[in-house]
Amino acid sequence: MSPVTREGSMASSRTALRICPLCEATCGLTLTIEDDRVTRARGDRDDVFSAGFICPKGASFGEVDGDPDRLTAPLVRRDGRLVEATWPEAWEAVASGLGRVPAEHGRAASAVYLGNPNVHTVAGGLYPPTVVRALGTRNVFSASTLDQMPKQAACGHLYGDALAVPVPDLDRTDHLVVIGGNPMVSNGSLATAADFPGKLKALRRRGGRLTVIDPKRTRTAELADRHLAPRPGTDAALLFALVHVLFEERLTDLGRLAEHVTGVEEVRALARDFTPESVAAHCDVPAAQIRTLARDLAAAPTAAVYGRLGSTAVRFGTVASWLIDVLNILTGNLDRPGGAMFPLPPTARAPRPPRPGRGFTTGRWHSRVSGHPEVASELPAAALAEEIDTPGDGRVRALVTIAGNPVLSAPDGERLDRALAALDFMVSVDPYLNETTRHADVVLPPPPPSRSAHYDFAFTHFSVRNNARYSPPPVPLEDGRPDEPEILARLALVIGGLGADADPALVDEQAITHRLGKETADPHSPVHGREPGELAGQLTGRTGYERRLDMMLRLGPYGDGFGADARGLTLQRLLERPHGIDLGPLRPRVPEILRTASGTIELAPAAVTADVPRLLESVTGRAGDGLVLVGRRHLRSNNSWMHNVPALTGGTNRCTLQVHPEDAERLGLIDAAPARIKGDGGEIEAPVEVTDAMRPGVVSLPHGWGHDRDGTRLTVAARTPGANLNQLLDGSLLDPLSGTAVLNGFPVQVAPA
Ligand SMILES: Nc1nc2c(c(=O)[nH]1)N[C@H]1C(S)=C(S)[C@@H](COP(=O)(O)OP(=O)(O)OC[C@H]3O[C@@H](n4cnc5c(=O)[nH]c(N)nc54)[C@H](O)[C@@H]3O)O[C@H]1N2
Ligand SMILES: Nc1nc2c(c(=O)[nH]1)N[C@H]1C(S)=C(S)[C@@H](COP(=O)(O)OP(=O)(O)OC[C@H]3O[C@@H](n4cnc5c(=O)[nH]c(N)nc54)[C@H](O)[C@@H]3O)O[C@H]1N2
Ligand code: SF4
Ligand SMILES: [Mo]
Repeated sequence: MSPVTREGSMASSRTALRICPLCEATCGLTLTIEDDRVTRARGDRDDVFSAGFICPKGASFGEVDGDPDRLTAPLVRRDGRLVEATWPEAWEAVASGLGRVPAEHGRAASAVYLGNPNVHTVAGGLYPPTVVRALGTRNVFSASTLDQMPKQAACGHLYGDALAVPVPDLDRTDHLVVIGGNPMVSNGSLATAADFPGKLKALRRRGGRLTVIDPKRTRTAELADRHLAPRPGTDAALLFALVHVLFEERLTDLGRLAEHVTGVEEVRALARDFTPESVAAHCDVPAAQIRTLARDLAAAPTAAVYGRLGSTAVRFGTVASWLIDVLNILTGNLDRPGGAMFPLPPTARAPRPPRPGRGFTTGRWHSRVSGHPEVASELPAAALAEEIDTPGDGRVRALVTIAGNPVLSAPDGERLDRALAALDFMVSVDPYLNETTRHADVVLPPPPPSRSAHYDFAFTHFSVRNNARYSPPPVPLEDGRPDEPEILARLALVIGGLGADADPALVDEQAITHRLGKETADPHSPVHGREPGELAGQLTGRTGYERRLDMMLRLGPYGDGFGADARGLTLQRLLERPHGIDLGPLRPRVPEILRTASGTIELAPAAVTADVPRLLESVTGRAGDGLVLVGRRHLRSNNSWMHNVPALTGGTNRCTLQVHPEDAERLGLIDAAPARIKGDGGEIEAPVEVTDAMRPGVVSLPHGWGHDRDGTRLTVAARTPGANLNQLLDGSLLDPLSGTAVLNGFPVQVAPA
């Protein structure tokens, strides 16, 4: 490059900070921006949380952001075809479509599906409840029932709050046990830590221990000093055996928590049946290894047991998630530094004096067709298709999807594909025309992340260090283009019948009035007794969502309480610190965090222990000897929507079936040759990848592939479509306590194609 061109491009080039929205690690990025285009992304070394860490996805932020297949204008269906339209035209189409369905079929006939990126956007953090309320439906589905709902249900029952999820205190623990998670690749999940790989290495360097429980020798397992490879789906039994050993060998010590925990004796009684010797064959883990792990956990100065997708999206997901916390509690590791702790996010309500709550109940309503209980106000994503395609009263006729691609991410995509095609009306808020949104009557595209503000409303709940960071939009919006907060606010207003011209600011002002009204009436609030209008007048922020963020921060645990603490957090303070504000290591929160009816940690919740007989039956019953399938993730991918960026495709990021050499030999499978995979829901083909990283009897396939449908605009992804693993499932296999689909450890048959 000649000096002249370099100078030329330098002239219009600038940098801006932006938190990365591409996974849960929430790294701070420094973006180079030339002519409103992001041309480079580096780790922000001054970021208080990520200190410069970046992964290949984050480094490709510019390519993800500038993907030419991203929609720049709304699409509206005319004469059966999706065509570009103006925003006013799109809103008219939404108003007439969504107005028509309740009028004809009632409010129960509408449904909403919320996908994963809602936890990665400001809009998704603030507006979906308003959209759901406007729809007035109980048909709420989300990616949670394909993911972490078992953990939320378990925590709901234990602590009385489904959002009270402890995270491993990564920086201080002496022994980390990872069950069914691969943070070396996923960069961590339900444990927000930038540079998870670095933190694992630091743990080893300070003499700490890493145990990994995973049927595959993953990259995380390779780093561990102990790897147990159980048969998939058997973790709950394995965990119960660990609990058994703690009781049998008198290794329990609840420490400070003892006075806050009830139900210990019930757990002791339940654990009696699960001796290491009785589960060893079922789990295929020697009893001696189980005993050693239990002793090590009890002996470690501090330890944290942490489970992720291989412990949740499984047959006994809620029971396994519960037992993970039971282990942390019985070893005295819950809520203490180095153990599993509860983060305190800056936008949470400022802590109040401890008091019993209402507790957590499920099944307040049920799904229409299969009668699945509601869990945390949601119905199973796996049941969405049947709610649409099964005739009868209350059948879903209209659907709103926000940031989701359930045709690829949920079981039996073919059925959902057909169901979506038969809806009366569907609107999708999504930047892509993909396998799901191609069925919409209106697609409303949000701007790319470079033109969106960022605050992690969700992930500050799971951060291993408390922090507050805010990125204003690095690049201004194009004229006439709404940001996603405006799209969702307007959507709520249009659904609510206020028409396409109603002012979206109404939604934010209503939220502010409501919250300030509640706070000023609460004797324990820092603003008790003050005038809501006076407080609203003090809010700063250029937009409705900024005013809401300002309000939440000021009412939060670190906030200025609208003047009560002059040095407290406000949006203004946060804006003055573009690399973020570190709020320190995690601190104990029991009993303040508890919301159970008893005001204690209810260690043996009846709703969870009710599933123990089924678990016992699975242990004593004959183990199936067929192959089972598990999922995996790739460093340069993210679920279904990052296969369209050339920088992130190719190489090892392919949809291959990983098979152990013994299985390959037995089944006549040849490396790189196609295999036919059959499950209860259908058949697919994928090339074989023989690897001894798999345990025999288990095969692995990534999800989010199958980009071979017509009518999408995913030019790059369509060239190497891969196969949709979820076609192997028929949607009937669920963890009954959480309604979460069993995506790991389900039976398949494999043969050469
Ligand atoms: N077999 C199997 N299935 C799985 C899994 C598995 O391990 N195995 N994993 C499950 C898990 S953990 C999850 S979280 C789900 C994910 O399930 P989904 O959330 O349904 O699927 P994603 O592939 O994440 O789709 C995200 C959608 O959001 C859109 N999008 C991207 N950015 C934005 C944005 O800023 N705004 C808006 N409005 N939209 C945006 C994308 O274009 C895409 O359409 O998949 C689940 N499915
Ligand atoms: N690079 C990248 N990062 C991501 C994503 C991505 O697609 N790509 N997706 C994001 C999302 S939405 C999520 S939810 C997280 C998920 O984050 P993780 O859960 O850390 O990621 P997975 O690779 O799904 O890890 C699940 C592990 O469970 C193992 N497993 C399967 N069945 C069982 C079982 O029965 N028992 C045990 N013990 N283990 C089992 C699998 O072999 C696998 O290694 O990652 C997030 N981060
Ligand atoms: S680890 Fe996650 S948040 Fe960090 S740069 Fe990579 S994709 Fe972005
Ligand atoms: Mo997820």
